[in-house]
Amino acid sequence: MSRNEQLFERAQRHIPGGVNSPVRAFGAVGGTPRFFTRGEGAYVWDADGKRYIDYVGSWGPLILGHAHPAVIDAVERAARNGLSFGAPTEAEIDLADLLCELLPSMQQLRLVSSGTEATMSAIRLARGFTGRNKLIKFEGCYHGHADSLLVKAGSGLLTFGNPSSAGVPAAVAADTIVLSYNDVAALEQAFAEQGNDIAAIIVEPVAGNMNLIEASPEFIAAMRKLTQDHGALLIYDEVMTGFRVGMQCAQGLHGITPDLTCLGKVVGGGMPLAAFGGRADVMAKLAPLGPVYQAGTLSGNPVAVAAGLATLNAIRNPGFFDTLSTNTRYLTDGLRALATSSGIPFSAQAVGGMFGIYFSANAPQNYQQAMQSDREHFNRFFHAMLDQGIYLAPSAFEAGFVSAAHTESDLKATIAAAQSVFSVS
Ligand code: KE4
Repeated sequence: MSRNEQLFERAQRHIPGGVNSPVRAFGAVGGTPRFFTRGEGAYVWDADGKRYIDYVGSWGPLILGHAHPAVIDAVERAARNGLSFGAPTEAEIDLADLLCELLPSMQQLRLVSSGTEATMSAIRLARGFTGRNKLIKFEGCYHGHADSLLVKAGSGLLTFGNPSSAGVPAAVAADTIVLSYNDVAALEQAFAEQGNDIAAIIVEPVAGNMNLIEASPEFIAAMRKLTQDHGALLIYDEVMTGFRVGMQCAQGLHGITPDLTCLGKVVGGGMPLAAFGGRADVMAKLAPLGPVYQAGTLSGNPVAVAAGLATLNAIRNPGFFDTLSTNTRYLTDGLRALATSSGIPFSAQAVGGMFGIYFSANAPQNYQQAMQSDREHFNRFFHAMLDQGIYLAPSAFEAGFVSAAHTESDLKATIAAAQSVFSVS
């Protein structure tokens, strides 16, 4: 029995499924999850000492790669001054000022400890600000595990084929309107029928939880116009896309000013930190100023803030995203060319430092199309690449991530590994 297998067996005694987050369990791809002992740059090592080129990067946060010296130094320095105070610190102001400088749509923000907290709080705030209850989300999009969002969601729910979670009261789910991503007509109809009751749309501006699907320009424009016309708020869930697809995030790529934005992952640099923010008049509804309550013991934690500040200051360097985008596209172009020459139905897309690969001839535009991709082929590909030391997301419905630490030789090694896999597929 390998060390990974021993650890997985032991983990299952006291942790449901042996993992603290379902998508880590290899449930859809099968086999034994790898227990990592160390990460450095683009690499991680598992409990059996095997090294992998890592394209998960803790599901997006590690845009600089593992254990980046500037981030580790910042964390060490902060930690030596104490781990948490439950009181305001100057560093939180520095991070808030920086995020509001980087994202013009953010006039004010609150720091929280997870993407789920950010989206859950943004939705409550939208409901408190508008006095309305209905929420529009899109099938296959995942916004964390708050009750009203676990309706036809993506990520681990999609991975395990239970898009709507048990335990969510029907009354809560009833206020969530689920539409098809990129479906402008359905959006127009929903607002025509229920526009006065809709508090907000929450959307992944680049969907990364049913693998990678880009929003069409028409869909983006319709979301902004319909919310404006009907007095609803547009919430851009940029937990994954924030400072991953570019320095101005997806809203910068789209030229859209959302009313609220949720951030996570990269902004915490691998530590538990997320944020939500936007229009000052909306944020003014939050306690202690207004009637919408939101709180957190470790919100704005100084050690997590230090990791976030170090990460954001590192990615601000001119050319950072040009290089990252070029490298990510190099990977997807290489994989696509190999699959095509092997006659394998395959599509691959890259947006900034995130990418999606599908075993289907055409890039899907929505959940239904994503579900038609060949999951079994993906699972075989996943394990064949894992055997060759390439760690992809253990699900056909998750995006992948390239970091600044991935070198050209890492990318070439990944493509070479895929060549040997495709040639026998
Ligand atoms: P967290 O609560 O996991 O920090 O963030 C929730 C969330 C919100 N919005 C988007 C767009 C997200 O992608 C996520 C979390 N993403 C998943 C992976 N696709 C996290 C991995 C996991 O669940 O273990």
